[in-house]
Amino acid sequence: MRFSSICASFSLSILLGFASQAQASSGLLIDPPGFQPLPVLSRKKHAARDSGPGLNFSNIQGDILIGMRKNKEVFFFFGIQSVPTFKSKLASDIYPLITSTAQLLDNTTTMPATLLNIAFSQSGLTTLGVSGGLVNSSDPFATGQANDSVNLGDPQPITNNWIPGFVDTNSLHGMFLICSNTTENVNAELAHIRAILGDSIVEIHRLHGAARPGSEQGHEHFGFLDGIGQPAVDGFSPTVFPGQAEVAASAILFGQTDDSNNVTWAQDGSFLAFRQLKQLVPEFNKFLADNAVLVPGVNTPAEGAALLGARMMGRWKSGAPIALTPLKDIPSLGTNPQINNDFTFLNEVDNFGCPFSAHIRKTNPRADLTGDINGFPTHHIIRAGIPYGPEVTPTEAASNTTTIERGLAFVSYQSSIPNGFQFLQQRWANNPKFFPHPNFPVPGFDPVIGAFEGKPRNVQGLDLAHRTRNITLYTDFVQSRGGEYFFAPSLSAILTTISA
Ligand code: HEM
Ligand SMILES: *[C@@H]1O[C@H](CO)[C@@H](O)[C@H](O)[C@H]1NC(C)=O
Ligand SMILES: *[C@@H]1O[C@H](CO)[C@@H](O)[C@H](O)[C@H]1NC(C)=O
Ligand SMILES: *[C@@H]1O[C@H](CO)[C@@H](O)[C@H](O)[C@H]1NC(C)=O
Ligand SMILES: *[C@@H]1O[C@H](CO)[C@@H](O)[C@H](O)[C@H]1NC(C)=O
Ligand SMILES: *[C@@H]1O[C@H](CO)[C@@H](O)[C@H](O)[C@H]1NC(C)=O
Ligand SMILES: *[C@@H]1O[C@H](CO)[C@@H](O)[C@H](O)[C@H]1NC(C)=O
Ligand SMILES: *[C@@H]1O[C@H](CO)[C@@H](O)[C@H](O)[C@H]1NC(C)=O
Ligand SMILES: CC(=O)N[C@H]1CO[C@H](CO)[C@@H](O)[C@@H]1O
Repeated sequence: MRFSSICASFSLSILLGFASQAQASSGLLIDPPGFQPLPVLSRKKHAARDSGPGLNFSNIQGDILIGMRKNKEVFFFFGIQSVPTFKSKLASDIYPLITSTAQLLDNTTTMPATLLNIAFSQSGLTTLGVSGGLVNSSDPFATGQANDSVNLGDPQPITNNWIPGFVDTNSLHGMFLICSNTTENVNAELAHIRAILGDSIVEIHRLHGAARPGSEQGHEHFGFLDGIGQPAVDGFSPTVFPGQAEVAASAILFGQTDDSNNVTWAQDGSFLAFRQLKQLVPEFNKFLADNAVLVPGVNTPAEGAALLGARMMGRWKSGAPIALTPLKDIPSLGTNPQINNDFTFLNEVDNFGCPFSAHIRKTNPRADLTGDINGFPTHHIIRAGIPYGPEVTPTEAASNTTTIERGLAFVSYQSSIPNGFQFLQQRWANNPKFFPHPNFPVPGFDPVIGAFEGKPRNVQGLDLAHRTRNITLYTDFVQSRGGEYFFAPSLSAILTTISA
């Protein structure tokens, strides 16, 4: 009797748990705990914005502002073979399929089952005869990511590690981003688009991404919750959470009113930096185990390994910031958006809590720079990537060796590549002298993404007992397989300037 009633309430809670989880994940977007909520752009609201000042959400492609919330996504990279056919099919048949921000977040209609977005490289715009204006000829968008690979710290020559399609920057013209809740939907949409465009495009590379399964949803392959340190965008984000950076829309979108450029066709578009970043997960885990940060009386060897990982990242796997909980993970601090960005590093000058070298401190130094967290608003990006590749197999885990490629399909949106992605990678993550606090003038590389052309990297501050000691990383746990810089134009630009 007693047993069966426990059983009944147990299975009821399983049912309820399952129901609420299925609701969150059955749509196009996932909503892991800890992410800032997206706005509701009801029809009334965005209609008003369409005609007045403010952001035109019907014009802005849907992927740009929503962050790392995709369930399944395919990135399809193409070259254009026939310009006239491509332009005419783009205007007639592809344009109506492209998802705007308003369509995605309008609660008066059903969320579309599939999101389709498109972006073009400089060589794509040139091929299409869209000339001039966007950036000057020395901007990395104009020269292409292959030409920027030395600045990014990628091992040379890039032909050793890069996907061949990314090496030839002159042949890669564009990319489709297709997201849905199932791989079947994503593949069906891709087949549909390829049927429309036929021989006017040729496939150059394809990468399938997927949110990780079960409770790892929202976590990247090393195991850390990813996508919670995002800026609030003025005119879009409903709330600025404590400690969250607040940026003008012009930090992300091109050609807003506070920009000084005059390229009106490009207004409401955004530069997209794509990187296929391979992650060596078993090797990373072995490094953590071998160099566990042991605190006598406080942690076990396994917890010491987790502590080293947290010090490299600046957050525990749960998302909890080590600035708030330096020695023990407190998962509730990771999953609560009121708390998980509520820190500045203002008094963190001793490498005790968060080391200066930690990934989140390198890529968003908060109060380190000026004492003002909005001091460098243009160096903020919106990250919109997704993990790719399968889970680590038991054989890989047992042998401490990656045999199947997995990693992060990194996507960031910003109004300028040199102020956004390139700045973070080159000037901060790859720069051992950043951030130069008097007590720690050379904090070393970002241990997660810092790159030194494949050479060993020194990182300071990981060893809690000896906080000026350099630890040398002989393996890059994140390895570049290349990428490209793109521009994701507005809906109206796709229909007019690009298709004309
Ligand atoms: C495989 C490669 C990468 C991994 C595993 C990774 C992982 C993470 C994780 C776990 C976080 C903390 C969670 C969060 O704040 O959302 C984070 C934050 C962040 N990452 Fe990465 N990341 C990678 C590549 C990059 C790259 C290439 C950049 C830019 C150059 C970048 C920029 C950032 C930024 C700006 C933040 C937010 C920092 C903050 O606002 O506190 N990440 N990353
Ligand atoms: C995918 O989403 C659609 C709604 O767009 C829903 O009908 C379907 O059940 C979902 N499929 C899965 C496997 O979650
Ligand atoms: C907003 O964008 C839509 C879609 O491109 C366009 O039809 C409309 O004219 C735009 N509104 C304004 C005020 O620019
Ligand atoms: C849409 O969202 C708004 C604002 O949250 C809310 O007031 C409205 O009731 C919602 N409408 C529907 C149909 O869910
Ligand atoms: C071109 O753009 C880059 C990056 O935005 C900038 O640093 C540089 O000063 C510009 N060069 C010229 C000649 O305007
Ligand atoms: C943009 O146009 C205005 C008005 O024609 C002009 O004063 C300004 O110099 C232009 N800015 C640029 C960057 O070309
Ligand atoms: C994998 O690494 C762990 C931690 O260093 C070690 O204990 C184990 O023996 C390694 N396994 C193999 C097969 O090398
Ligand atoms: C630590 O590494 C940095 C960067 O490689 C180097 O400049 C510095 O001299 C090293 N510090 C020590 C104490 O070895
Ligand atoms: C704009 C530019 O500099 N493009 C060059 C990038 O690198 C390729 C290959 O080395 C050259 O062919 C391009 O001219």
